[in-house]
Amino acid sequence: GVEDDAESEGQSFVGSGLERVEDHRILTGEAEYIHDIAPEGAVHMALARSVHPHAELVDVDTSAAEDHPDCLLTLTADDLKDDYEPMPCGLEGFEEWSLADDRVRFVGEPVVAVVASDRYAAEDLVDLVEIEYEQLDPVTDVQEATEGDTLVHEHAGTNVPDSETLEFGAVDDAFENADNVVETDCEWGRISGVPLETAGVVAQYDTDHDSFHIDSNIQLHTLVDDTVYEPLDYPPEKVNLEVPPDVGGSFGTKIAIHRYCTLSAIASQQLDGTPVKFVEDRVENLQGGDMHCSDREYTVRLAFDDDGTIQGLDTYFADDFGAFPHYPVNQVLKPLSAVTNAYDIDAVRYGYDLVLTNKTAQTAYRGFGVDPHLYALETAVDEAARELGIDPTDFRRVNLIQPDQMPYRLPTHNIYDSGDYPAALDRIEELVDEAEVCEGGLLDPDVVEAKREEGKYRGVSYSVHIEPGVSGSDWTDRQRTETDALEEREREDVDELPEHFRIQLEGDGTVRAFLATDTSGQGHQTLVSQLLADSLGVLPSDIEVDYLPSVEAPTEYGSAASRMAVMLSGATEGAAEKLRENCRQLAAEEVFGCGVEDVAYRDGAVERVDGSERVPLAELADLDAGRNQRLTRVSYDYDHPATKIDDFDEALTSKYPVYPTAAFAANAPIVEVDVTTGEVEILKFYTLRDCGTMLNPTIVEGQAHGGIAQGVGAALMEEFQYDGEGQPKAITLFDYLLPSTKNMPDIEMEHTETPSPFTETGAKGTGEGGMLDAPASVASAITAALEDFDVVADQIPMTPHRVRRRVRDAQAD
Ligand code: MCN
Repeated sequence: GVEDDAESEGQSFVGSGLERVEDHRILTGEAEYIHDIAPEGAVHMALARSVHPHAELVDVDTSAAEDHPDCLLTLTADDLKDDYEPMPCGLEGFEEWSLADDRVRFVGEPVVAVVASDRYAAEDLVDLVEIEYEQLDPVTDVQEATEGDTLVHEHAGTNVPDSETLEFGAVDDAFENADNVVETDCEWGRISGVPLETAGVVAQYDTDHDSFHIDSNIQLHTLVDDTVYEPLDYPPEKVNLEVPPDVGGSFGTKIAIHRYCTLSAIASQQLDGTPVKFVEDRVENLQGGDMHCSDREYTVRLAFDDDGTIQGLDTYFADDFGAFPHYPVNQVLKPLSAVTNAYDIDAVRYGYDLVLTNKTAQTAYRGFGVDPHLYALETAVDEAARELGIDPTDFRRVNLIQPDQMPYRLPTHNIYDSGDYPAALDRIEELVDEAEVCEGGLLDPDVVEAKREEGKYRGVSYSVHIEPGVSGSDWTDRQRTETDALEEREREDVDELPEHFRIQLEGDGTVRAFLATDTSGQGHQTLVSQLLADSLGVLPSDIEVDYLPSVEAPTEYGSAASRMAVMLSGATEGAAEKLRENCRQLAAEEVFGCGVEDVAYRDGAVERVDGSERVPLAELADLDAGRNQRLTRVSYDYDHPATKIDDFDEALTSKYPVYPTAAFAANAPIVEVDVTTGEVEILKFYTLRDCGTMLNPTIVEGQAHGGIAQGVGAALMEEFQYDGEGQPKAITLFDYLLPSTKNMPDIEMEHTETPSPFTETGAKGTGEGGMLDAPASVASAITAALEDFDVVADQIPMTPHRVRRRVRDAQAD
């Protein structure tokens, strides 16, 4: 319209592959991470951690440490119990103090905190702490937990505090009437995100105001601040959490680092306000950082007809959660949002047992439990195709949801918004056919045959995977309330935490943006800069991005579940529109002395409609500063899109997760398995990805590369193994094998853009992609490669040892 032409003019940054504005400072060492926060006089905390997986604490003697001149403070659970509270827990009744109380339940559990003027001295003091243990039998796996007598938490009376079996549709009928049923067992090894930067905190108690300021790279600081102020036993306004401008990755793992925040804050309070710093070392991060994720044993049954149509899906898994059912535990339910993957299946049974053992507790990790589900489902799909003797790609194709079924409602209520899955599968097959099945290609039949002679078996698997994006806060509520109570809710009661965003115009023309979320490396500064540049008609370099501390921001959901492309863009656009409106009013009233309908916002200025006069933003800001400040603190709260979609009525009032966007990927990894050594090499990873409208194609591609790297790690090498005594075997990066450039396949990526009908920009969330789909795809390609041996990639990571064992067993049969 005449009034508001900002978006029709000038260059468009959204949709362009604008380089990330964050990268210059990261690459030149100017980024500011938690370790760069070093207030004067800061002292350092170190933790004495349990060396046993399960033991009574007979005596904790800190006297030798306290007698040492370097010691400033020691803390034990007894010190906490007088004035503080236990940490919140994902399930009622599993009280956990920040330091172990009476009993230790995993190797690495903090028992004593010591503080000294530097970390070296603090570490030495840890050695002076004497802990007397009476060892108990450890519970080291799901079988022992469910069949043995030892309890991880005696008062609970069980090692399985949460189990459910949910049914959607006529499952029994489907299984009775289908021509065939296959049953597949498979295992997903205990993995997690391993961010380059470990978790850390600098906490300071303010003696004058009886409050705390805590800098930490904690993820979702405005949402999970309760996990810090509750154990401190202070109200939210007294505990300010702030995240440094740069975080070296989180992938969900830094959501549950409240133990460190709480302990550092308590130490600072005990030391009359001296700032206390703690940053995990790598061993602490890997064994005791409360950051492991899914560790599952699956049984999947598929009912299908002779023509390949799947009639029913029945899945069960046991998830080894470690010592505490930590916040957040809902990863056992998230797979319901993509329970049938890209297949049209009406009848689903979904059962799980959440099992406690003496291992490090789980937290969230990219994919949040959907990744193992897709792997288990696709493994069963391969088995079913094999049972029928048909090509697995044809079997998959028969069952794909068709484009005319969009938006598609799953039996579990979640909705897939848009997409043409059969076209994606066709295209990825075409790409491989053209490039690789020809002469000289990786799948040239002559080459494949020659390689076989050398014991190297090549295989490829074509499949489509869904990535549910943008969860709502009802999902979060569920973590804190009785699940069943949610069934009673009406739509109006659903409190979808909006995304909050604030901007202000400064006198020099700078646009300052304040995000209420934190960021861990996804490029949100770039996203906001692109959006504001377009909608305000300025340059990305005119925009500064800051993050609001928890006491200034409303309770927010923040960056998780691939929300930001949708939520942050909605909030940014809303605030920009308000700012433009305010600019027009100001210019009309104070500069031109005309009606607001006679001015237009255009290209970073307000002008008279006839173009005769214009006033640029900087001048308006200057003018405004001395008056009523209409251009500062312009804020906007963007509602979750699900609240606007009628189709979601049922979904929103159901007790299962709602994700209004469904990005998807069609993958075709080509693998080569050396049956002599068991080594798997991914020769090439073809992938076609669709996350709706791409706001920044460069970032989208980077997200996919990172996700695929993590997926390759999960499929082939990463695992937190424990020995039979409950001792962790992967406590350094020599033992926990992250993929390096050597292990990364050559990735051939293509994009399509099917806009989401439910979001403002058409964008869908995509930050978990790759990790969600690569493990299943790679495993399926291994199964394809080993077809002659009848070997199935039924356990991941598919390490050389595991491949070798399966091939040898097959050869022996
Ligand atoms: N994007 C885009 N167009 C789209 C979708 C996304 O340009 N259609 C861009 C966004 O602008 C944003 C990035 O891609 O810069 C990711 O957006 P989105 O998919 O909305 O995900 P979030 O920003 O909410 O980030 C969370 C997501 C999750 S759930 C995990 S886990 C994860 C991930 O992001 N953790 C990460 N990627 C990560 N990347 C880094 N470097 N570090 C992490 O900890």
